[in-house]
Amino acid sequence: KTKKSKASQAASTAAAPETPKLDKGELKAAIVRHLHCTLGTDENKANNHAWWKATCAAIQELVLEGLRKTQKSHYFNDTRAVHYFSAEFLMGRLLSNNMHNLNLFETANDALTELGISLTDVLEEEPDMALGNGGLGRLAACFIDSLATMEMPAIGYGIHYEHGLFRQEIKNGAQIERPDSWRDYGNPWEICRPESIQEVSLYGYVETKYGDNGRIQKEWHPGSIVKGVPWDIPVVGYGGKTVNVLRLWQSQSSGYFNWDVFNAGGYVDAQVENVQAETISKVLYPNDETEAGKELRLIQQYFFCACSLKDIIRRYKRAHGDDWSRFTDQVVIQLNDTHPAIAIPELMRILVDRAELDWDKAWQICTKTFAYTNHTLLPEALEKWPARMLEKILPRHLEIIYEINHRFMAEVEKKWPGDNAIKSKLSIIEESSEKMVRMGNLSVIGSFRVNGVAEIHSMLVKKNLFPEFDQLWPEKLTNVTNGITPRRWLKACNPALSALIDKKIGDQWPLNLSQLTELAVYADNKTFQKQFMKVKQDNKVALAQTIKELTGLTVNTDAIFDIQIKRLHEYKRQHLNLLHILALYRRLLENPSYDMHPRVFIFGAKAAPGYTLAKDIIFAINKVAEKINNDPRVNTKLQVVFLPNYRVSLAEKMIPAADVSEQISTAGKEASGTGNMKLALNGAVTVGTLDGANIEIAEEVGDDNIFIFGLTVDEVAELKRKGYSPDDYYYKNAEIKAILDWLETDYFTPGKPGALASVKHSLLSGGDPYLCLADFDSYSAAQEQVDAAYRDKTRWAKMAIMNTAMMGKFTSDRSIKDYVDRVWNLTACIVEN
Ligand code: Z57
Repeated sequence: KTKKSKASQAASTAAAPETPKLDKGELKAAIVRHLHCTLGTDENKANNHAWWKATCAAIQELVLEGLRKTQKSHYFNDTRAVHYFSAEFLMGRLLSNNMHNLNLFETANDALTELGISLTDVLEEEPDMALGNGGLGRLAACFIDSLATMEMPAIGYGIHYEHGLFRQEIKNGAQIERPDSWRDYGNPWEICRPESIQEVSLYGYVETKYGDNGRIQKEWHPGSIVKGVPWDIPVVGYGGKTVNVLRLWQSQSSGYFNWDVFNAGGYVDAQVENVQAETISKVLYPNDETEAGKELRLIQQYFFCACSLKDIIRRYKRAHGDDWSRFTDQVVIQLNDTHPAIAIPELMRILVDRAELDWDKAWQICTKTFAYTNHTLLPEALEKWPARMLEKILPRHLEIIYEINHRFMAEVEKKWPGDNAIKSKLSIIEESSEKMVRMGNLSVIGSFRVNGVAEIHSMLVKKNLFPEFDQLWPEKLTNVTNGITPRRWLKACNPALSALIDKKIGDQWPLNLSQLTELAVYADNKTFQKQFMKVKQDNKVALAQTIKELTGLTVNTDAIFDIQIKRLHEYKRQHLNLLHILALYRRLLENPSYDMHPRVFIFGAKAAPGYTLAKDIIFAINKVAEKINNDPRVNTKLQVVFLPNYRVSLAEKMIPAADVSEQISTAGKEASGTGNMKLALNGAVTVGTLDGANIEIAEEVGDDNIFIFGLTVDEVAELKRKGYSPDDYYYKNAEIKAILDWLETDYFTPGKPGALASVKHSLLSGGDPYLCLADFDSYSAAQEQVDAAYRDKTRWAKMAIMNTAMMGKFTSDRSIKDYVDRVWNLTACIVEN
């Protein structure tokens, strides 16, 4: 049944990393020099934080040399480039990554060791750069890594948030949010570029004028102007040749609109305006896949798009002057979801109002510039802005959106004469009691290509979300399956497995991940199985140490490490996992000799601060964990861990230690998933639904090496059509009933009955929108198969090896190659060393 994909043969254009640019002695000297001259300390006084900064500074010297060469090369070749617009870049830590990509990791390790310093400890000093929520932001980070590795001219554009995603603490089982302050003690990677500051207008009104030629001209008189200050983060490709940049905009008061207030003695009021301007880039909105509809969020989006477009146009004009005819040869802009969709009317405004191009010419340029990636079908995540809000903040943009829509409606009328139902569905404007602007429709209409992020998701985008757009423009909608960078997600995070792989198949797999298939011939080899599982065991021991440090709990490292790590969402069904844990607990209490291999269930998840049920599920997991872990009747077989503050750097410690990967979303709801790829790449076996990229993972690894359960997309639709009633399962399935009723007692929250009741009630009578109860039995049966498979050590080792061996398709290099070939039409620019 296993189907091999053509895509898995993607090869990188980049060459192997060369010998390091520095030897150990030179690196030592550079680190010590920075300790002295950059940090003003010395070897005796320096703490790990100072050593970290000095090491970063030493590495940054080489990074910046690569950056200069890259920029020179791109400039002289006048390259076409992709501009990746994203409100989120979830970069994690950069030092280890940059050292690996420069092939300096070993050298640095040796250099620091000779200085009496532990590189591992130094790396731990770096705060995560958490300028994103989850999958979408981390995808952007993997993509810019691959773009640099494949030597593609590319720039990431985003927001320089002062506070990234909140830090999660767990107090008495509940999530508490604390501010993230990633730059508090300075960030050694970012470079401020005051010479490239841009100004952005907001508010005000539009004046209609008649130009000399009798043409109607529109002029936007803004009510305020803010400055955008660019901070560049170098993005080092593997091999270290191309160094691209991630350019993040920080908002700053321009002062311009303060002068009247100021002169009128309003010194204090002027300061208030400064604060308002600086608020724009203060904080990342912590909602993943829910739109809060906040004015500040819209301003954030416009702010970074407007800055970025000005930056792009400035660079274009430097080479091509006022001749717009080559713009679309040089510039392609990828919209990471609809968050930057306001860039479409902004480019139209620049072309029509400022450059004075005809509407049609401008629209032609626009629709050759933008491409849009859709990341979800969930209705609550599809962005809509009140027309009134847009009118207030961006009056001219609303007019332009109406004009785009007016012309588009004429096209719709041609294709479906007289069909008003289709018109109201495709219109950018939703004519509800409060008029809304649909950013998804605007993005499809304003782009030349629209992609989903896994085969099934893209199919559903075509069939369910945008079917009429697909009929109107049959070439526009396409798929690009997501990927992950194997540099961070195998080479750097799992050095022991990487060394073992190097020994077997050589060290080129980070650039050509499909080479991992060469491991498949060793899947039955006893010696290799032993080596592979020894690495896994050591990684589990290391994670157990981290668990001990973070929670105080000692876990059994002979147990199955069963991991679910992702944002907390009902559709991801962490509560289905919890129900199964409760089932095992009951079975063990009822039958102390219940036959199961010991298992440690490990969770990591942040809930959006306003998402009550998600927080209730975190609370329930923690309360159940507390009870089980302290129950001597079961805790030799069953343990539950919730690791606080899940983030990129914690993922890097958890993923290498996973035996089982939980990918249990309701079919049709998880667009792709990328954690699924990271876990499988590190030899975890997936328990998963036929959803998102799980389907493609199953195709690659084969049915014997994955545990698939649950309703399919079609079966979900059928059940919903017939009318799903969770109560049927509750009354017919004694185990389900017992578990849910248990949650309502005070068993897990002594003296506080009902403290976990919201989880139960969310799953009953008109609830359970994501069909946990419908999938429970199938999930439980799959878990029994996992248990049986794990107990057959040879079988499990083979499965684990096959998972690593067959993940080649999911390198983000392949995703980028797909974008390059089918969307961006880019060519690599070789940067000489
Ligand atoms: C986000 O992380 C994703 C989708 C969204 O609409 C928003 Br907003 C945030 C995720 C999807 O849920 C994942 O399935 C997908 O793998 C990821 O985006 C990257 O495409």
